[in-house]
Amino acid sequence: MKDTQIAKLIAAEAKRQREGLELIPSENYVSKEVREAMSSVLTNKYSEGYPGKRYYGGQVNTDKIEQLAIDRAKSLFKSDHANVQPHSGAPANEAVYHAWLEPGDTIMGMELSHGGHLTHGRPGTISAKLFNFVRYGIKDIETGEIDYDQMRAVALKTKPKIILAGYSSYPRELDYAKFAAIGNEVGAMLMADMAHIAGLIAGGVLANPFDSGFHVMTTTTHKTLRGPRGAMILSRGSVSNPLRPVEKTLENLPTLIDRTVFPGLQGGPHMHIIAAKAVALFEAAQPEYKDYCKQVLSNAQALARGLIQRGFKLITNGTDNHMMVADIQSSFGFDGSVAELTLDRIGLTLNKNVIPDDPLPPYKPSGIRLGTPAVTTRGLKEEHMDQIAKWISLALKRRNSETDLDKLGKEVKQLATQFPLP
Ligand code: DSN
Repeated sequence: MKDTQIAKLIAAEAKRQREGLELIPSENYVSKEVREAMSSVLTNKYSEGYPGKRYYGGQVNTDKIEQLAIDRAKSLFKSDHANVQPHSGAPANEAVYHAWLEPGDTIMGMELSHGGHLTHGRPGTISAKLFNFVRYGIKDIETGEIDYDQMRAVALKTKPKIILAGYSSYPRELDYAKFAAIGNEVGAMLMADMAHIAGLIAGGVLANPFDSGFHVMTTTTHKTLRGPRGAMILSRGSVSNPLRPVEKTLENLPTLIDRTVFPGLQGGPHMHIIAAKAVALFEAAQPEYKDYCKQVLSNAQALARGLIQRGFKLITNGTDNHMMVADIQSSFGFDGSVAELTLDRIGLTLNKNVIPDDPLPPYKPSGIRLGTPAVTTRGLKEEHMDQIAKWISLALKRRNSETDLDKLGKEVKQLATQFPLP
């Protein structure tokens, strides 16, 4: 690369990734094939529209590529329709809200500090300015069970037009059938934001919301699904010409969503990323991907066990999925941002995170969030999770000793470099 400044920084980032261990539960390492598709000549092409209905010439290959991505997504997630064009998770969620709602309409989502995502109506976001968000939350912090009675009572009172299941920091499974029963009672459209767990659904180790009657599922493609940065919207219903207006009915959701993504919200799709999504979906349909997903869960159980045994207080006392949230403030007397920086120092990357009803602010919250998708891709197993828990515990206890942190950093590097990046 002639641009030596960028070349050096990319090389430095590759070294950081190689020599450290990635515990941010929303990150992963893509295959060489996914990276090849992303850096292909497809980045040169404009393809506004959808396969067979484009506004530019030269679509002989791009139409086939996008159709393959669509067909693979539908088959993997058991949906009637897939829109593979959203550039990321936030515009995917935004597109669904705008496809179904009018400004001022109500959406019911998870309490943000209990695990809901920023795009589920954090004050200050575009969606929170346009729509009215009401909340459900966890009933019992010990088990993580959602308060379905409270959810039903609020739904009956506020009549949300969308009930949104999904989270970015909640370590348990949701009871989608209970969501569906409440949604059907109030006539809401049922939407699941599965960004964190889409890969685990595709791999068959977590439940698919469509099996419980959900209408729409959004997901990013770069977390457990192990594809390029981007997103998809999957839906039930029937498909007609996305460029013609249709009536707002559940049956028409695919068309409403397509029209909202393009031309409603985005212009040209990123065809190199769509090709990489197709490759990731192909990989996720292979038998070895199921083994990967089982190992992600098993590693998460081992990491949770290792942390609990060393005195960590995990929110909901464990995990059913790939992630966990630990209350650092109550165990160590300092906040999650201090833990994040200390662990970064020894090559363990994770993120500070709020805990339910956190008395501290999001930039210096009480907790940390960690997970196993990336380390599992590298080939680490249960015994390594116990070692990681040990390092986390030692580093936080000895955080003021540069000598001890140096020693722990060397140990992390020694293990990490035995497990090359894909
Ligand atoms: N930023 C993602 C996460 O880390 O969970 C969600 O968009």
